[in-house]
Amino acid sequence: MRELLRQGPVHVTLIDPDKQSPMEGARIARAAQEGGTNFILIGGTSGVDLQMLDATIQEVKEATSLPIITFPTSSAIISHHSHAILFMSLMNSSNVRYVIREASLGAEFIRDEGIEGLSTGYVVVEPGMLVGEVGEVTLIPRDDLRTARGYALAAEMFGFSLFYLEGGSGVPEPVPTEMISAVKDVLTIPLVVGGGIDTPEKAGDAVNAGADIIVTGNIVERGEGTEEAVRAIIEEMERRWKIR
Ligand code: 1GP
Repeated sequence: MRELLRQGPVHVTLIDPDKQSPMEGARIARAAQEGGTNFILIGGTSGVDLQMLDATIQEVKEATSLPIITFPTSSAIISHHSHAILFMSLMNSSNVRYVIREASLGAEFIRDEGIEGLSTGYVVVEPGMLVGEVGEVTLIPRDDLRTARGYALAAEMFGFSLFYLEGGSGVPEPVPTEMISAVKDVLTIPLVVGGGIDTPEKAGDAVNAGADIIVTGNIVERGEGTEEAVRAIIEEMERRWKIR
């Protein structure tokens, strides 16, 4: 990933195992690869069990040559089939379970299975959607740049390797570009932005503001046209990266 980030922005396709069959997930992943996506992220906020996760990872592995990262929901659902895992702290949760406890419960398994853990400081911004609710998040207000910057800096100082600004899946408007810029200003680690990025313009604006890695989920769940949708987003990300 570090190598890719030297060359340009990175696009990640999120597949929620709860939303389609493993076969369909694999079809989506293949189309996203054709469209140019760099990584497949597999996980969902609720309703995912280990069997479902394992099956989707295995099908996606068969169908693509992309690295597969899992987006964990709990320490009980960690698949040894994935290449890496977002080993994360939901920094602005009010429940210590999501801040650090789940990570502590999963740490030994991840180490013993030799899964690469990408340590990630993850924060959810208003309105937060389902992840805000399930994660018992004290949401960052959309205009509170200072709080967002504080979390970013804390993530950096804790030694996390990624900082992730999440607007919530399906949110009508992604994290504001002003917040992306403010956060980028204090970071040296890569900045991940996701939630509601469903057009090339929104992806381009996020990259222009400072996002290094864009995660899109909903656009690939629409059935047809995945390859074209992903390609259009990546082209715009690259164009805006060059002029930022
Ligand atoms: C990943 O929650 C996002 O950060 C995915 O959001 O489904 O709205 O693309 P979308």
